[in-house]
Amino acid sequence: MIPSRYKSVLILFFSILLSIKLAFSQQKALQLWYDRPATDWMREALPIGNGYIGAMFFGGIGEEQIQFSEGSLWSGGPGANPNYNFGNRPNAWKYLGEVRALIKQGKLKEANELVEKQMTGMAPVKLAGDSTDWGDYGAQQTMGDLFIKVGHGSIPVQDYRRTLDIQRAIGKVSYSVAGNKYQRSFFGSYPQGVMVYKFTSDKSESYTLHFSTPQYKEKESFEGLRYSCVGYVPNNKLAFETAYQLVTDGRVKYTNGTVSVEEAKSLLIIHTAATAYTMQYPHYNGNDFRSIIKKRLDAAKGKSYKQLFQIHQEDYQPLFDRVSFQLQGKSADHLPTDKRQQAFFEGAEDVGLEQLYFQYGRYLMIAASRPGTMPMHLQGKWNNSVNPPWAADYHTNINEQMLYWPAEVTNLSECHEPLIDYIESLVEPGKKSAHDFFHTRGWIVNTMNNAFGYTAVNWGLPWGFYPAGAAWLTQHVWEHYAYTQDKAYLRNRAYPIMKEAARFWIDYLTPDENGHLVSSPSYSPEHGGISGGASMDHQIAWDILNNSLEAAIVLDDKAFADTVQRVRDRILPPQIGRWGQLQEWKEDVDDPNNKHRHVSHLFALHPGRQISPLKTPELAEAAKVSLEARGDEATGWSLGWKVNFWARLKNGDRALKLYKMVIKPAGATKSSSGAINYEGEGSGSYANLLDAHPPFQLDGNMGATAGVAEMLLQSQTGEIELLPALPKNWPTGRISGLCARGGFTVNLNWEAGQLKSAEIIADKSGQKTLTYKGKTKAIDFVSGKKYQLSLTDF
Ligand code: FUC
Repeated sequence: MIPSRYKSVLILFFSILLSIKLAFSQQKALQLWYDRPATDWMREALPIGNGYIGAMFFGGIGEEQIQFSEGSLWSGGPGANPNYNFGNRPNAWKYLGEVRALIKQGKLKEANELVEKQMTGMAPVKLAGDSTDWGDYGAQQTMGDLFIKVGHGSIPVQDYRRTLDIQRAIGKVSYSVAGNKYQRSFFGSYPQGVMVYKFTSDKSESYTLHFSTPQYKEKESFEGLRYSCVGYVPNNKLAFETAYQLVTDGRVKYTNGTVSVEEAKSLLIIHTAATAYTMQYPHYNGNDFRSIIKKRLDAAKGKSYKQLFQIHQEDYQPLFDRVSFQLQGKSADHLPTDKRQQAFFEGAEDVGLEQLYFQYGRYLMIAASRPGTMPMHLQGKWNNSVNPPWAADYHTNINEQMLYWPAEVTNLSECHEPLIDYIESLVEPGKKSAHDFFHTRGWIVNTMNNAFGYTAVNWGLPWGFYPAGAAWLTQHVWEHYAYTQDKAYLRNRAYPIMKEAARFWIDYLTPDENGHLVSSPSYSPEHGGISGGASMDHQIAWDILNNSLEAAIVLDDKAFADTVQRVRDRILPPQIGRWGQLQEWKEDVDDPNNKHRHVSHLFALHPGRQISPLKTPELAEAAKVSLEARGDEATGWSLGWKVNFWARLKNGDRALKLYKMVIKPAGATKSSSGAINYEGEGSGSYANLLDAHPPFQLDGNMGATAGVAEMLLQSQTGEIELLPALPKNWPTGRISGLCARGGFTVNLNWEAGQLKSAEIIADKSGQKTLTYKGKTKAIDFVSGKKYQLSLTDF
């Protein structure tokens, strides 16, 4: 019999043991790992970043390759063409009246031809000698690769392991040769603006470092163990510098761009890069990148690896640790991640992988989007090409928005700022485009956007005509307020952007034969012809006017509130069509066999809030009919969007099914007989868990992460809905730190499919209604106080 005095000591001992075990299993659970080097950049290399720079390391035995890109390195723009005109066509608006008349007469073909001829933007101009595909429109650019040859060369090794720990945002490679251990670590530190790579070995080793780039190298130098390369992008002469500082116990020599290190047991490389780009219309140049580089490396130079890592942890962990997610069930983190992914596709239960993929989205956002950096582009901050797919630009008819869906709800509000900065920078060029193409007030952007204010209608139809991009982007400006409740931000930054975005629609919408306001001409993204009213335009116009109304009320701007309300309420509402579908166009022409990846007419369901099962059940039902008809299979981002759609339709099982389709090995198929093929090209995720459109496109990762949050917590209807779409296959679990609009942080615990407890902290006092399985509870919150609820409260 254990004497009682020892009992409490034993309990304390075991609980410490348990929490260490839990922390270890959590840490182990939040790792990607592989038992061999990467050979394929897109499918296998592992991403690290410090917000400014996105790098991929390969873990090659004989030679390490670190490919990197700095977000502001772009070809194109004013530097690529002295007549660069932001794509604008000054007198395009003169044809608007005629186009509208043709549409009213049902002459859609003629109307479309006239738009194509007179109302699309200037195609990219390529000057002589320009080897890029995108001319003066430009493309985000790779900066190059740092190659680090290891003296032992490509030899057989033992215990090879390549890992990416997203809990601590550090990559590692380790192996041994005849009992001698070799280790490498890689991380990006935002506060210091540097990337840090460390190589250690039990016995002395030699290394050869070389920087290679497709850009123009103007000058390479090496002084005080600091390498520097100053160069420029050939197509627009955009200048940049990349430099690294060495700290080593070895002997160092430099010849012609190549650094060799002899007899070293430790080699620390502190790396950085910057460009002359500034996000300022109309020149976008003039950044003093050389002094930035010097300041960063001077500051880092005196610090030990441990200190550099400590600063990184003190920056990264408080952000990442805001949200933890645990599901009860099996986890296969004993398997290399690529094997694990296959086992998961073949039916193995692995809730650990489902947790990991959710948190991976948050890791990638912290690595790619921090205050003061460029926003994430189609590939976040990771790009190894001078001609990346779709220019690795900022597409605004789904992609750029999806990239930022997790920012607020998964408690990374700061990571939203680069997008808001970018949106703010588009207002001025966007006003010019609104004037030139439509003779309206306000500002527009269309589908494709570069780093140089290309806000014009793009140069091809139907994909290029999409002025709604501006108002949809502006939803993010509003959401940042809706979650943070930062009134100063609303007054000084958000509201001015919102008012201008709303003004475009107040001027552009015209009455149809029934007096409803419609968007004519308009195109539903990327399929179907010209229309007298694409539903997505109406839903986005409704959204920006509705958000502007709420903002005007908060800021007591009565006059503008009246205007936007009046216009909002005259917009043609969502229509239910002949087969019960939600109409994609004013005309009831939806084809039930259409499987197109864009499901634009469901914007009002997600990320909009005009349609919800709670408030508009018929429309929600029609949205379901449309979604069923569209089917599940689709491109990476479209799968990500569908996770969110089914979550908003409160169907957790279907949302989980789509989530699993995002995680599956890219292109893998299972025949009806159960035969599995891993050779195909298709959506899903690559072995490094980056999303496949295909090719690699980061939006799918973010859409999926946001989708998981949407399954567990929703707040778009004004109420806080707890576990609105909990899948049966997640019977027991917990998530903490999710955010709800209105300034709430929510921790949830559930068991056997039922809510067990909910903890809610309010940033602001006031009443709010909570909903669980249709039952509601209103609470008068006092800011800062923690509220505990359980099933019995509903
Ligand atoms: C839109 C989508 C494509 C692709 C591209 C980057 O054009 O329709 O599927 O994602 O963006």
